[in-house]
Amino acid sequence: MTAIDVFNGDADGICALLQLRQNKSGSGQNNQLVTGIKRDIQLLKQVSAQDGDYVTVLDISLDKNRDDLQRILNHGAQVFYSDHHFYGAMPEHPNLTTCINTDSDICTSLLINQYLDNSHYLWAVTGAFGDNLNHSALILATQHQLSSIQFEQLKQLGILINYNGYGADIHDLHFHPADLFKQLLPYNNPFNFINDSQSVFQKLKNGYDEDNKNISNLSSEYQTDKVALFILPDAPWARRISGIFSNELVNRYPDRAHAVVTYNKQGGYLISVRAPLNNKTGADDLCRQFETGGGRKAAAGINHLPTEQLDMFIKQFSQQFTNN
Ligand SMILES: [Mn+2]
Repeated sequence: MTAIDVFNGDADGICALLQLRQNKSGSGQNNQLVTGIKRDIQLLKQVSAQDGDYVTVLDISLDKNRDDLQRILNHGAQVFYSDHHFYGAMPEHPNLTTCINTDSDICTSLLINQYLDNSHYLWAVTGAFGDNLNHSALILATQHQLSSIQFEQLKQLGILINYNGYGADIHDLHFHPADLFKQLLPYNNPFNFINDSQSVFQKLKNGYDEDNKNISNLSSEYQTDKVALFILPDAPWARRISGIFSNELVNRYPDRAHAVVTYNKQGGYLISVRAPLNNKTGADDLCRQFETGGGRKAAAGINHLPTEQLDMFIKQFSQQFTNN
């Protein structure tokens, strides 16, 4: 039997898997890992599973992996699938167990926290911060009486792990998400990772601080009181910081929708869209109108927008959130 862990390379995917693999200490630590940059969500394509294999899938849209999920199930593997992205029609199969909820205040780390009955809630708080679900993270942190200092530390860690997932390809990243997961796995308590001078925490933080300095002078390309669009330069630092930059904009201007545009390898644009924090809806509807678009109600994206379609995108973006 082979056990395969398939997870999104962002904080939510990593923190969901950490909870599962720390739950039974020693078991599952040698599972095959399948992950990638945050935007690499068609991960089940890479999985070949046989009868008796066990596949865990975390934080990637079932809808975007439907055919490969069906193939894996048909080969006789057992699949546990937990996620909060759009899933469309739910496949029915005796080997499939799901833990899916697309509520905009839920992320995969929080679903796994419920599934494991709060046994590793510190990682769930971290993952929720990583997905910019600050309110949900705060509720969980309050339930467990975390101090405001602990709360800020987990927030910073969530942001840093999430930051590590952004880039056009794996070479833009400071750490391969599978390596970052392995670095984190020995720490049952995230505070020990943060405070361990031998851990990679400081390297992540330095990278983040360096990239963050570069965006302080950036101004918007298009802006109304309902929407704002920013175009970042064609550089690795810009591709890494783009997602965190979007989250910061959303938090700072909660009534406005945001689009952050970066350049992709195909010579087009990669667009990240965030619905207003105070009305977390419509980002997925907007992005799905474009061929390579998808995501959640609150946060969605387009992997490849040909440059000549940018004006059209701005028009639809503005329409979507002006009458929202
Ligand atoms: Mn997520």
